[in-house]
Amino acid sequence: MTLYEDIKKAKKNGEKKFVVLIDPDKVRLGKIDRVLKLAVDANVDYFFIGGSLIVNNMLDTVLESIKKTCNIPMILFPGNSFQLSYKADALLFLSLISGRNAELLIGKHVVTAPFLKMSPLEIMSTGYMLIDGGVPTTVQYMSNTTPIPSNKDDIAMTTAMAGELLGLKMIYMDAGSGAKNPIPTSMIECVSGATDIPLIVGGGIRTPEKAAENARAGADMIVVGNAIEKDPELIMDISAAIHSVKVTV
Ligand code: 1GP
Repeated sequence: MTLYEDIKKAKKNGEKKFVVLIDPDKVRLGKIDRVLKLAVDANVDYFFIGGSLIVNNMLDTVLESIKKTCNIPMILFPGNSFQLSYKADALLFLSLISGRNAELLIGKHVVTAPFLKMSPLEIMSTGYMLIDGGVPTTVQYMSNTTPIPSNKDDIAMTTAMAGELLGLKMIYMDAGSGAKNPIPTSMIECVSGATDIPLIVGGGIRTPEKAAENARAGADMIVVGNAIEKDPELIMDISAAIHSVKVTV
């Protein structure tokens, strides 16, 4: 079964997935061992590997050290076209559909397509939607786009609907790493109610309660990065909270 089939199956059964985001730039090799051990013990479903700006050349090293330790699938979440590696299992092929920057809607994709077509990576086309999280984030600055205001549920909903109709396989709503305010529950409910493809939600999630609330509101995959970098022990409680949610579909 491909990873995408697994994600779709979970969605169909009302089960939720927990994703830990690892930014190769912020990884301290001493600390990652602890994160990996906790991730295995807590049944973390996937790792997203990426960051909006990678300064150090640590991507392959991080992928290798994860692979040596566990079987949790590694999905690249690339901040730019340089963040590609055959050592991962899959790649979120992101189109920044909340923005109007043609390079990030289709331009970079044209440049990387021949490489990806030949690669063994599972390619998951994903509509990426930035939602205002109360502070300017690196990804907003780097992408030169305006995020969707957090009180505009209708814009988020219609953007996600358009992404689905264009044939994208998943929607990723992101308040950006380290967002002050995570995405409001009402927006998650609105988007998930209007689309049938798996919905990923992340940015500024710091507590098991908010993670579970997002899952109940319709997020199929919940992504946490910053909070875990600060306190890896949170993995256990957040994972238990997300996996305890099962919705009737
Ligand atoms: C960012 O959604 C991810 O792209 C995770 O955000 O680091 O704030 O958890 P945090």
